[in-house]
Amino acid sequence: MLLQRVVEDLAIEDLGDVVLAPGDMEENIKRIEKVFEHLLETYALVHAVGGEHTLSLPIAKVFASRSWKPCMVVLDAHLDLRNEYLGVETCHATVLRRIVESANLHRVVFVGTRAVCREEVEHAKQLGLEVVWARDVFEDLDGALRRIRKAVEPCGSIYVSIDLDVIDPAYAPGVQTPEPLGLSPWQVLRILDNVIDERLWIVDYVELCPVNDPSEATSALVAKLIVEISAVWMERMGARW
Ligand SMILES: [Mn+2]
Repeated sequence: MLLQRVVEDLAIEDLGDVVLAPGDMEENIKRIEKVFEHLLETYALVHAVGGEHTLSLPIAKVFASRSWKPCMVVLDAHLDLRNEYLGVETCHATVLRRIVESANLHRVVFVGTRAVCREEVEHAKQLGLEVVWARDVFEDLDGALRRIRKAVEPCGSIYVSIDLDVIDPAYAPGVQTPEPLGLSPWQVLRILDNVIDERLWIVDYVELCPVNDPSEATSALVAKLIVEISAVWMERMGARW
């Protein structure tokens, strides 16, 4: 739709699910890491769809260890920078904290932020992480896009993590922690259009929780985003498909 391209020409392969050990976070992190070591050796662009945002931790580790100037662009209503949440050190509320501690990232940019605690804001400031608030996007989209483009300018490779709660619950109710006053799907596409080029390697779509959305609108939106992002990426790669 964005580029008026024929989607049938896209070579997208569905690789199925990673087999997880129910309830065993540590084991699952190991498994996902192993799978991504293989995927990043094999594929030029990888989309990962999941539930818990912790999915991004093993992916970021592998990504950072294999990239030159690796950067993450995180679209999320939250910063996920708490040190612990309800006594748990590794979960959806702490995942970016664990990532910046364990993966050697060149830059981290948050977009669409609108629900935080003081500890997270202070940590982001301390580490020099760029935060483009949801309000910045609403009040001056072009200014926000300029900031995002500038932030990723020195990056060698880019990993985009889309926590679906960045989108307003009116469009994407199928998430674990719905957060009102969110971005529209079009705003998300405009943001991605300014981030996607040949440096993009991974996109994840997390916190998708279909049981919270009997309409399946959230899943349909994710499928659409995968197609649009792939098409823009191929165009920017300059490839003929
Ligand atoms: Mn998150």
